[in-house]
Amino acid sequence: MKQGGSEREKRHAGESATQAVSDGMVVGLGTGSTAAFAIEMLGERVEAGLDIHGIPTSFQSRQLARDAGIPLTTLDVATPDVAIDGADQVVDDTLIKGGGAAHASEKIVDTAADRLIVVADPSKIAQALCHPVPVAVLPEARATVSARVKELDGTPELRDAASKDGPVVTDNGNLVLDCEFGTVSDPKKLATSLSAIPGVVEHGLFVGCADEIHIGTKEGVTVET
Ligand code: ABF
Repeated sequence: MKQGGSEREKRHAGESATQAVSDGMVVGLGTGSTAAFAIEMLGERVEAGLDIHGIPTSFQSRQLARDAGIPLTTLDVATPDVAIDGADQVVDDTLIKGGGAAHASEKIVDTAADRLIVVADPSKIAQALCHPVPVAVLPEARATVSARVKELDGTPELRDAASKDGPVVTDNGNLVLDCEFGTVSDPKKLATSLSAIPGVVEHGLFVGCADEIHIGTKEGVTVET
């Protein structure tokens, strides 16, 4: 599976998505290097007078938004008009997310939004869902969830932090199991099965969630609806 687009492609996708944002909007701010370009661009527009509020999906996006000068709000008091978020794999309107271990908050914000715009480089677009599915789990449920994933014919692997000894810990204090299922032919069924496992906080299957995909290319952008 080819992964990893160029900065130029990601920038084109991020910048294109921000064109959907106008005065008075509440914007879900996604996580990852492609969404970061959108946050940067929104910051420039805020500096130029755009009146918006952002709802971040992670510590990373909160920090980027603060650095960019975007006023923030929360789901307690506002509903996003639009969310702009990245993905690890895109097949039509279904996504696999969670490479940044932020998919629980991303799913809350993205599905609360009236419109989800996915920003991606061409390497993320696939014919079939075959990326491992990240599953955030309560730390005490690591072994029991792993056993249930195996019963679903998956191969779970605890995500390790590259920079230090020990596992990746999410912003919410959970662990991540990257679960290899081969080609996922029925994502809705798998999503339902994963959600039903005790100890699963959230999985990275976003079934039928995307309203638009902005695919950045070297020359510009292609929008799929
Ligand atoms: C988040 O960041 C994730 O859900 C997805 O895993 C990842 C995409 O990052 P990038 O744009 O850097 O490839 O949106």
